[in-house]
Amino acid sequence: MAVNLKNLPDEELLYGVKTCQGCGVTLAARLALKVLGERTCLATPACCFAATTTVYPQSSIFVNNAITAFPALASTISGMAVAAEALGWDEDITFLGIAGDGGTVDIGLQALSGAAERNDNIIYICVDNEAYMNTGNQRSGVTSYKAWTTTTPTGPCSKGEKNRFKKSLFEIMAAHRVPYTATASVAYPKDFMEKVEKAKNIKGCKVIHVMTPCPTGWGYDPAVTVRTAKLAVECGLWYLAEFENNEFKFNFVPKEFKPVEEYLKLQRRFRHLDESDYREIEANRDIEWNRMRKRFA
Ligand SMILES: Cc1ncc(C[n+]2csc(CCOP(=O)(O)OP(=O)(O)O)c2C)c(N)n1
Ligand code: SF4
Repeated sequence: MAVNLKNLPDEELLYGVKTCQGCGVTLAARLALKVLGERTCLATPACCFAATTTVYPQSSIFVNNAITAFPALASTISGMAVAAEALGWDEDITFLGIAGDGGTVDIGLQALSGAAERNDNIIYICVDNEAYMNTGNQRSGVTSYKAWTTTTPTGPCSKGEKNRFKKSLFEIMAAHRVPYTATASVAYPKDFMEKVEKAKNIKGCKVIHVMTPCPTGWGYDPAVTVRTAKLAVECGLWYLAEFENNEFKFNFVPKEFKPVEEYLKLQRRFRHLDESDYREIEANRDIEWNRMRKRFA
């Protein structure tokens, strides 16, 4: 499924946003809407994306868009898709949900599990900035180990955070036997857009978990969002993979991982870490990759 980047429409379906400069979430949403086009019905729960694009009476989104209660995104788009089918609407309409990581892996997981189990015909994109950013950076189930957040301040609390691994939305969705789920990154736009296009052409519940760095919450120069996202993959702290036809596959595996401090030192949320923290994070990374290699290869 190749996306021809030269053939993407010039027209933007997302512009005039009020996000911070360099926001990875907006970049992911913009790329997804470019691929899906105007025959898309979008819904968004409370999150940075909703707050910065859709505050009545203004909207930066040029497709239909509904704002939902925080835990209710998946059930809302499921309802839209089922209603459209009952009304006999054209089959080429895509029912798309875009939500933050807090709204997906924590508070919205129950509704998403239901949609996945029913295999409703939706695309759900989780834009992962590794915290509840819209309310000022609280830890979520996918916040990186040892990252500073307002609920895991620096010192023993942040360093002592018990769960060392990001909750794997990808594998949770695969366990539901959805027809398609993937991880992605805004640093690999072609890979991400191909995954969105693939999801568009598959019937059933499709879930994409995309890493979307946040300069404000992570504390780095907004000019280096893409570089930051790329370093996460190159250091082995994020990965690109797909689950399709009941099979896992990696889309990209670095020949050798870069030292994690190349990624961590760019960001203020990790500035309390020292050499021993870097080595511990690397050891956790290796445990996780060994586990995934056995499962995905
Ligand atoms: C039931 C409920 N609890 C809390 C809130 C307040 N709230 C609004 S947005 C938000 C954070 C959203 O975080 P996330 O889903 O990670 O998206 P992000 O803002 O990081 O993009 C919270 C806690 C709410 N709107 N509804
Ligand atoms: S706080 Fe982060 S995720 Fe929210 S709009 Fe700003 S850059 Fe984007």
